[in-house]
Amino acid sequence: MTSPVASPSSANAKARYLAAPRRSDFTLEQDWSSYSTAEHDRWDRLFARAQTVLQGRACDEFLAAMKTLQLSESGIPDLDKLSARLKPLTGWEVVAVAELVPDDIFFDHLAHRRFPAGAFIRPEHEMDYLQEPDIFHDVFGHVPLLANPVYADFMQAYGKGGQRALALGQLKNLARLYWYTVEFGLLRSPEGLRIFGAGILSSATESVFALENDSPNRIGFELERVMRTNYVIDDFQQSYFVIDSFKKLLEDSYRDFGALYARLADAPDIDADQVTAADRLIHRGTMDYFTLKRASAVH
Ligand code: HBI
Ligand code: FE
Repeated sequence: MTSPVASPSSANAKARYLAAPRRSDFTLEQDWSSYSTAEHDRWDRLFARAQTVLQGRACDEFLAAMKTLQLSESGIPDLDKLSARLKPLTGWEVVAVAELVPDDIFFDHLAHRRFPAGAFIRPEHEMDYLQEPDIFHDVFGHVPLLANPVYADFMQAYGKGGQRALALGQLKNLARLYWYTVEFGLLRSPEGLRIFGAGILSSATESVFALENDSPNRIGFELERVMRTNYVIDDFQQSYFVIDSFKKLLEDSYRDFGALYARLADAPDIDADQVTAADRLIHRGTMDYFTLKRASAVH
């Protein structure tokens, strides 16, 4: 009797992709039929919680794209079907990877309008927070805005900029631009501040914190300032930057980065919790959340 194929438990969700054959560009088969019912159910619970929190908090472009791309509570998306809906809109497609890929591979995918999405879904005990991008962070957080033509252009420009930054050894500064926009960016709207960063969109708790908590700074986006600002990766952000529009973000990014990198080489970093005299300050944070956390962490 052949042993029944154990439905892949979520605990080894990532393991099965790490063990799967991969191509030279680090992509692999999503193997959509291999997801267990429990994993599809986990996507649905993550999706439902995020959708509830994001009404009135996510930017309109994101909410509209969710409908256009038919992303819903119907289990983990099949990336080939999702790409078939996305590609006609902006030329972007979503490809499956096992985990973070080397920077040069990542930038090459973006430069060719391919978004690499982690194929695994977080295990039950990491529902609220996980360090690295799983399929919920990547597909729910990053993919919808790729349906917006201006944002789609920005993401490809970032990929090309990343390839150049690697060649110039300037990745640190450029990664901050990605971090404070693509991952944790806020957008000014007639109704108030709205979220577009994937790291916030895919976190129900940070979606509220980023817009409504008094602790963090909220500062008008300025390219050079952002590229000097360091960040932490394991907690809420101490500062959020606010763009006026995707069009303005794209225009701001059409700069001579060579001259910019030269200026940045002499400019000291700015700590994540700092406000500078030149900042267009929207909200000066109290930093209470971070002070309390440090106080409780110190035993
Ligand atoms: N790989 N799959 C994946 N997803 C990312 O977001 C990613 C990556 N590799 C490198 C990377 N991000 C960042 O280091 C660059 O943005 C600098
Ligand atoms: Fe991300």
